[in-house]
Amino acid sequence: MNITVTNKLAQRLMEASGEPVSGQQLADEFGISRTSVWKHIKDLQEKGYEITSVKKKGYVLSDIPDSLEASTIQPLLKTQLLGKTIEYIASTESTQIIAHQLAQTGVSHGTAVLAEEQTAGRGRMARKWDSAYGKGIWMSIILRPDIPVQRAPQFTLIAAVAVVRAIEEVTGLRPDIKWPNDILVNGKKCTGILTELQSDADGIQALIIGIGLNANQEADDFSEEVRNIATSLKMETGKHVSRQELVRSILFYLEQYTEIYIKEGFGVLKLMWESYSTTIGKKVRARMARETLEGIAEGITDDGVLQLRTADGKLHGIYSADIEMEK
Ligand code: BT5
Repeated sequence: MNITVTNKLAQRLMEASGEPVSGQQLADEFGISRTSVWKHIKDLQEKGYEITSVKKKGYVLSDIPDSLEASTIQPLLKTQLLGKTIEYIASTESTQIIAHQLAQTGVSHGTAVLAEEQTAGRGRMARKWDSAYGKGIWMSIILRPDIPVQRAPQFTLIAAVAVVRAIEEVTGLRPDIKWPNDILVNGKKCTGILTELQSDADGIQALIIGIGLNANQEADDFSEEVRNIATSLKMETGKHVSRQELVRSILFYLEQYTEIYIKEGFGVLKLMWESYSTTIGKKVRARMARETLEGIAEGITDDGVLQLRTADGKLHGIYSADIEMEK
């Protein structure tokens, strides 16, 4: 989606950091009339932007709405590519579906799809993902790394580290990662990651990284099925958290780590992942489609495969499973 003049205006006022910008200056910069500037300002005010008009000085932006629209995310975004195009939809079945469609139309690396609500948010194996309106981050990022298909699962791990770093930075909490895709705070799930891909004979065409992060829910906002296992950052910190800051921070770290990965490979990122993991070194039960194995989770391979040693001494490579850990 192209950023409209209204969004660009919001961006300009955000970048002014509370300093007034005159109507004439805005009119000149955007090549529009002052009346037109005023109309765009009114539009923004209706959307929840707090803009006051200071006599003889200009417009001052003092607050922005708690929304995930491009205009609220992009002005302070510190990335080169990720999130430079944001497709925002207030309500959608699943941002994964939109991202898959967009990826097929050839959109660029780093395009992000964001929604306030998903009516059919999904986890792995078609499980449901609770996505209450305005309370979380429901985001799918399209990446186009030049890597072989079997390396795709590494991106689930890389994305997990990026999300953990962002949560640490914005809230000060210290989350853990449960292999492969759960981020826990105090033992409860606050984020899930779903990596899907489009590939052909030439390899990966697009990775679609779905991130579902519970930001500002109260217990009542979760469905009964997940209420006991889920948590939100607000429930853990007691404070409303900025979804906009979190999105910017996730995109920033994901971009940094993708660069490290392309230049140096998975090694350093694997170490980072291990440092946040609660799974490694623990006795775990791995439930898979056909069997359940119990043993010690010894580590992950360079391809992100979990190494599980069972009591008979055999080492098993687990590609995908649900993990239960002993407390
Ligand atoms: C995941 O699957 O954890 C991946 C979730 C990915 C969601 C994002 S949101 C943006 C994008 N668009 C989508 O449609 N999806 C992605 P899995 O490991 O299969 O875990 C699913 C399980 O987590 C469910 O069966 C529930 O038990 C639990 N669950 C559902 N909603 C939850 C929530 N909001 N918070 C915590 N746990 C939840």
